[in-house]
Amino acid sequence: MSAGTDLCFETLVVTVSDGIGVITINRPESLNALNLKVLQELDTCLGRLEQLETLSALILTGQGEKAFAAGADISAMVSMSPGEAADFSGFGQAVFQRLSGFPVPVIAAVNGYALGGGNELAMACDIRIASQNAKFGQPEVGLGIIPGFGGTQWLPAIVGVPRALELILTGRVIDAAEALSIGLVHKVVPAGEALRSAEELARVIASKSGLAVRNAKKAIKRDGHAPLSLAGFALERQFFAKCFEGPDQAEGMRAFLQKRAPKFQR
Ligand code: CO8
Repeated sequence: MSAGTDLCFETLVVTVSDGIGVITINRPESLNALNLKVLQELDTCLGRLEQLETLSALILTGQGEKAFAAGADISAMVSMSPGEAADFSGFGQAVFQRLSGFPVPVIAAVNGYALGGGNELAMACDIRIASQNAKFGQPEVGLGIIPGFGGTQWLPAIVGVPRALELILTGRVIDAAEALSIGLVHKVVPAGEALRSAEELARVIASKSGLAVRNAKKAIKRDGHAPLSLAGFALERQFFAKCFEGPDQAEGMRAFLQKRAPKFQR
């Protein structure tokens, strides 16, 4: 299959060549922020690629040199009710779990900012390759919310509870070298080289037995999001929605959109 009409999307560019799929999030004007349309299209796209028996590996990246994805779309979240926030969070979690359980290895080529939902998206992939200019973080507490696409579950599983706590509770953004040192990414490559390096790795995987690779991933992920539990995701969703009950979420997100510092309640 090549990138035919069934792989045409508004917010994604999708190619499949020699058994390697590449999904590029294509909203560079908002640093590839994840709105509902992106998540819906990603879900549909994964559903179609799952059917492709000749697929050996999948790569996920962002359009442009600046961002992989700078998070969930803040302008789409600013006026959400707690119920809408819970639904959006639940849908994002489900799409990222689908990615985690995708039948072939998924490599994130992190070419710039991977913040909030962008970092969660990268963490749902199996392997992360970062360009030197990439930046990682869960800055949600500065917006009056908590991570809502699984970050409270993925991050401790990948870097350990103490480091995850420090990063999530401060919202600190780290560079690629630090991300490598704490095991958040597998490899750092020169700026502009993340996709090429991911393709090289995908070709190594594609040269192995496809059946063996698929079965190895199934054994590790148990067809899903192991070792994470669905109860943890549900808890995150619940606390994420709670943040939309108080004034800090609206203030934090308005402040970002108005390019000023937030004034949170004390
Ligand atoms: N959402 C919407 N728009 C965004 C986002 C975003 N996350 N990030 C950047 N943009 C837009 C900016 O508003 C700006 O638009 P405009 O040109 O119209 O003003 C454009 O992209 C370029 O951004 P900047 O001018 O800010 O570029 P800078 O180089 O000055 O800064 C940063 C780059 C540091 C990446 C900065 O844009 C930034 O801090 N972005 C927000 C990062 C962030 O806080 N991400 C977390 C979002 S919350 C989240 O992801 C929660 C996940 C769970 C959600 C659950 C759903 C309910």
